[in-house]
Amino acid sequence: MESRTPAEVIKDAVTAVTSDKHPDVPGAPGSGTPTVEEPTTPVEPLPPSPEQGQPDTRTPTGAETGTPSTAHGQQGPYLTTAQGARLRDTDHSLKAGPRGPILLQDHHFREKITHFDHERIPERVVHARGTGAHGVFTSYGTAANLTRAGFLKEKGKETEVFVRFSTVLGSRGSADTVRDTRGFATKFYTDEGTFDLVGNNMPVFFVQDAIKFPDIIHAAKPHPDREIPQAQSAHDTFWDFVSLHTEAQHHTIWNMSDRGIPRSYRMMEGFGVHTFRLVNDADETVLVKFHWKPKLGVHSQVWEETQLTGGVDPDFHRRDLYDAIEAGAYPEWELGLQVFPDTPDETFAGIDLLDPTKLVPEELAPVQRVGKLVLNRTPTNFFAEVEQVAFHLGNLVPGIDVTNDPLLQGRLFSYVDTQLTRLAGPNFHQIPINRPHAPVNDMLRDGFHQQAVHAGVAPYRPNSLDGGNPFTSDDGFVDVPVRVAEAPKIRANPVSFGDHFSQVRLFWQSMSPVEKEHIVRAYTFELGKVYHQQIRERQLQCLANIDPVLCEQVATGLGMPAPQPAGELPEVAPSPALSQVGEQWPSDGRVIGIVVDDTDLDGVAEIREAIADAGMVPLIIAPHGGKVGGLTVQRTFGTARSVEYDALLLAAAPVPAPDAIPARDEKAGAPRNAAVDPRVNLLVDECWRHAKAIGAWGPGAEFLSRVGLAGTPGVVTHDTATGVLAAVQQLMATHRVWDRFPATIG
Ligand code: HDD
Repeated sequence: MESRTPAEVIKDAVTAVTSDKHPDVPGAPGSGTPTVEEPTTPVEPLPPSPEQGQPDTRTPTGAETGTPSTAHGQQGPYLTTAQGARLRDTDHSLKAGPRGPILLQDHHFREKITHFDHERIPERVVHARGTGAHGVFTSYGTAANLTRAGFLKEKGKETEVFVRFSTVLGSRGSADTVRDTRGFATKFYTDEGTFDLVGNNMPVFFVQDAIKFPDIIHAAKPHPDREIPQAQSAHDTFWDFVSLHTEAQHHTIWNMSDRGIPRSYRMMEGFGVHTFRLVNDADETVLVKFHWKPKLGVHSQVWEETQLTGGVDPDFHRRDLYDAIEAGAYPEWELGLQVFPDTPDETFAGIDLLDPTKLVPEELAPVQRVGKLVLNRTPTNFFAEVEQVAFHLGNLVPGIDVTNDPLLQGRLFSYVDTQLTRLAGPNFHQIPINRPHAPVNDMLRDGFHQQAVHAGVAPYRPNSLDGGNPFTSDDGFVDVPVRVAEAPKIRANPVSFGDHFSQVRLFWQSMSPVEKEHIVRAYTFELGKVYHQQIRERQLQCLANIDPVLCEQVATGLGMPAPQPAGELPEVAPSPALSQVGEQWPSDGRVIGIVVDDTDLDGVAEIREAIADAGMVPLIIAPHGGKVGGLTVQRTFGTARSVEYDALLLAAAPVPAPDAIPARDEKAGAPRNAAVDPRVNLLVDECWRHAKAIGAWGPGAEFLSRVGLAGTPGVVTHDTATGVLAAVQQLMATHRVWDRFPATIG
């Protein structure tokens, strides 16, 4: 056998790898078929744009965390091992000959696969499905007399923030638009330390004591035997729990209301839920509840839409948030405070401020605006930022303190505890997204995944060896010395926590007729999915204790008798602020579909520009992809569904398409009107059912007549495209055309 030197063997192997001929595969290297060439010469990538830069690279000790990353992820143009050794090949494992087994010594293979095998971390036990964005909070300075927290006190002060929105029940891959509470968690990177406001889009919670949290979550999560249903409350265990544990009824009615199915994260209120205590420079205290007020108002999908969206676009809310930010339509909220005197009984207008199942109507304690949040940057890397962000209610800054709300007290334990498992050790505060933007000198040392190289020899106090460092400071965090009552140790609630129904009734009475109808339908749907009759009966009894009309309507839908209330129902003063209906809102970032066809249509280019100029998003919907009339098509009759649009404009009257496969679609259903394209008919139909504004001009108006919608509420026609847009925009200001469906409940 011819003997070759090791150098010759390496040369042959390298040639074999780099030529890699596959003559039979068209487009493969060596096949002769033209292909898009992979670049072979390393080129230093462009420097990263500012938004692609790593998040803050400071370690707690100020040590460098490495050279800046490139636009392509890490450093330099060459592929390396995790230790920085350059590699010749990452497509073939090291084998005993081309047909042989893989060798254990293939350190590159093992490193690559081992790392891959461990890419996933445990998802959050609740709020697993979420999305996040960076932004800036600007203080109005109006809270200066209430708190010493600099980020709220100083007028015009800007603080970087990261917000994570989430659903509660579903797992990480579940759909965005399910009926559920939404998380609204904000990390303020203040220069006095990080403050986390970990709230929801509903101001009340299912349970009053944190010790009940596992119970409500176990009841609401999928059944343990078959692990269904995913991300739903419409099942027996949820209704079993909430009908037995009646303090959950208030949060439950919020979930059954339109608040449970938001149109967009940009259109949700946020609530800190608990009462917090603020302390000012003069050591005076007040009790407060935090509110986020969205600039675009509070809006929801309709139920059928949420179900369609779950299939058509399960990432609907994530996409909506990122599209809006990338289009420059930055979502905005104002931070508001309801302020209450810090009295020893911790109540306001008879409402126990420590009971997280109670809200304080805004009519009794107006929300005072103290600053503005603008989300202006999407994450660079979803895992690094959205997945690894770790919130904690104990992340407090001087000037903000907690109260004895038993739910809040328990949460102070739970969040750090969960991160220890989820982020594998005690150093998760060193992960870039969790690093404070204030200097850190914490004397915490070692532990799994320690990133810092701490200098000094004396991480203890007092010391003389590190010059006595670090020192405590007089302007540090204040634990307000609230008097703790002389009381026996006891497992019990205050008596006021026993009222489980009066505020549920208040919420119901505050709804507009259409919102009440939606609530009736939601209860009827969810209880209709419950198998055990005794659970339905028990929940109907709860509804009777809320309101007889609500109870009767749901009972009728279920085909069951409506029970009588357990006692006299309380007189409650409705809180109009709880209703979503009735106000006018800006239409920034709203999406308008424009239906066109291949004919030469008047006004389309003009209206498209007018929509974009008004800060909204125009989407051209055409019979096919590519271009029509010089305009790029964004959606086709095959891909368009109502869920994506806030309003629909018709410039054309599309007729049934020829019998070509792409133009036929099962979703068009049975032919109803031979003179119109059934796919467009379906789209218009859906928009009508979903109470969306519809407008048309020219042949579009003719289409609406053919399908019998001309002249119905919220359907407008005009001679000109701009005239139609003006009328549609006016309709959109109230979000939906509710008078299309006259309400039957008063
Ligand atoms: Fe919680 C996550 C909001 C009660 C225990 N919670 C979590 C998140 C939000 C909330 C928004 C997601 C944070 C993120 O995006 O990473 N939770 C609330 C609100 C509550 C509430 C508004 C009541 C007012 N939570 C609550 C209780 C407990 C927990 C009573 C436990 C006793 N929550 C957790 C947790 C989670 C969490 C298990 C899961 C993942 C995480 O913390 O980081 O610790």
